[in-house]
Amino acid sequence: MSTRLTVAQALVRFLSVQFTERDGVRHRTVAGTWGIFGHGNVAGVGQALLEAGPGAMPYHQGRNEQAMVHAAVGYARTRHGLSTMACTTSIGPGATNLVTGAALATVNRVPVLLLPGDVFATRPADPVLQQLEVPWAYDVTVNDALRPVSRYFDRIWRPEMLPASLLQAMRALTDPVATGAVTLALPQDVQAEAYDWPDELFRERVWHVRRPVPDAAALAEAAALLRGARRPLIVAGGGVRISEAAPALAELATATGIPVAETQAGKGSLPWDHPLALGGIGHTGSAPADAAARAADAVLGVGTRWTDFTTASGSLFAPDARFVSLNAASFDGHKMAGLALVGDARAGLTALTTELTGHQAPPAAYDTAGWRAVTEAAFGDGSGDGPPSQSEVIGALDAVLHERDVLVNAAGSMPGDLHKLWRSRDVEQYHVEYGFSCMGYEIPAAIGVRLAAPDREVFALVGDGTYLMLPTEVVTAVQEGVPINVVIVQNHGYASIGGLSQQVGAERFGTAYRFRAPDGSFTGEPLPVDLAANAASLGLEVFTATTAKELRAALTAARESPRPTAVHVVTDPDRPGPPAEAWWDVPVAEVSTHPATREARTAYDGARPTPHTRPRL
Ligand SMILES: Cc1ncc(C[n+]2csc(CCOP(=O)(O)OP(=O)(O)O)c2C)c(N)n1
Ligand SMILES: [Mg+2]
Repeated sequence: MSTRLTVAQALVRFLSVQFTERDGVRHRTVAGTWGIFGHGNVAGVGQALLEAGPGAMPYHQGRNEQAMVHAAVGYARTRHGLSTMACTTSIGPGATNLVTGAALATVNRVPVLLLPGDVFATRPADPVLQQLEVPWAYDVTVNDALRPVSRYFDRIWRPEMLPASLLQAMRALTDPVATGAVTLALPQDVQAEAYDWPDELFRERVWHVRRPVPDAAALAEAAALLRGARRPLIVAGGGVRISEAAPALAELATATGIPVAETQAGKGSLPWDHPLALGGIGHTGSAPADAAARAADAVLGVGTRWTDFTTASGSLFAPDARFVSLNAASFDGHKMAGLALVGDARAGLTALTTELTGHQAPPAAYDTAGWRAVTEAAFGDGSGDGPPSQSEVIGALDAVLHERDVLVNAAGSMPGDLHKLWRSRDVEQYHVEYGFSCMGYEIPAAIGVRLAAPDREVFALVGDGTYLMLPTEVVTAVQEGVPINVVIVQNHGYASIGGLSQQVGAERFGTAYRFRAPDGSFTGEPLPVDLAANAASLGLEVFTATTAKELRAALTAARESPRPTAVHVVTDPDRPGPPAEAWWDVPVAEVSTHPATREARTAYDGARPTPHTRPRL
């Protein structure tokens, strides 16, 4: 038996009956489709979505294709990668706008399905509007730019190609190791072409997500290493959340007394006040976590990619510290010249807890009380009557947010301050995207989080630079009545990069939002942009705060409002958060005519830790 449908209709019908299952719970693999239409998809996927109806495939209108991918990532991360969304675009610019979102998804190993339109397969009249022409390779289109940032890519030149490619796309979407952006480029004419599809294509499929247990010999070796350690440390990464392994992590830590430090993606794996929680690790880490890292002789990483922020650019851990990496991806498991435990985080942690039965790590005291005092001082008591510092903004959020509320952030100076200071109470609360640290992720991702978890209040924390880069999905939140709260932190420019610029002797060049001064530099008065008015003009209910006290009231009002809101606050740039506890390598110009650069280079040469190689296990 067969059914005659267009390629786009067959695609949508197929997607509407795909399910992911883990631990016996089923999820719609692709729960909805974001889309912006143009000639490259309006008659194909657009018509197919109309034909399918919202019951089979819910549709969400985007404003910017990059933001649609961020929304899908926010959704998928909240659903632990077990359910995601698709994004349909036209050809040309609509398709290339996907590239940044695709890279973000792939870097963070979060599944998203991208369906860019593509040039005519039948070539009745090249070039079609918006077609790139490459004289030396006639089959290259702009969608080839998506290849390096996709974990699976195919172009469906003929209807017959679709079924096998769909199965591969589902494989990539539902495999925690292989996942990321999954791209099916769909030539415009092929989308609308009819074909007789075998009914088998449209039967319900369930994609089982396995929990592979690491190899027994490797587990025994890891347990022996941890048993022999004087100062063991666990580093929890994003894999803990994806695998829903937080309870298993708490069990291992509690059973053995091994303390836990957290990467950006892993923050919140333990509640902040758990007796063994040391907080964030690395360049933006807490003092106790970084002290534990420096002292550690054996480190168990769980679901971490060991990025430069985590390792303080390779300088944090002792040269002879030995590493075990429990990771679903063998690639990450084999980093740090360590022992790889390749497998699911939850299964691996549970197996390690069994292997380590009866073992107690030697007691070690790290100054978590001291760090609590640092945090409380930075948070302030909310009584200040001047502009709050950024730490006080975080303190106000700490005071106002409820346990299950979610904080979304990605770039600027806030991820660092949050990693240091935020007190995560629920494992989903800290939603900071720092794999790609992409300005503009916050607002659309907050919509995705809220769609995935309608019972949670969501706060997107954005700097003024970030807001100006991608505020567009605010309109989507208003249109669909998704009551996210956007907290706009105004400091008149790229404060984070301004600080870094000063540190590397680049004199804050090009980092402030100010008028040009007579000497041509941007050091004049701050620009008179009114982001609160801008947010109101897009349809948000806006609360403004000029003091720490007003900020708490504004955040509370925003939280209670049933509408999407913005809270606008201007911060005091002269009271930065606690300084970095560890190094981050940003090389300074080796030669310069500028005295500031030369001084910065001397400081850099003096401070740069000696690189070391790690011993192999
Ligand atoms: C898309 C993108 N472009 C550039 C950067 C580099 N970058 C990191 S932080 C930052 C400035 C962010 O400004 P703002 O949102 O105002 O936050 P602030 O630094 O003031 O806290 C820039 C340009 C980035 N992370 N993402
Ligand atoms: Mg700013």
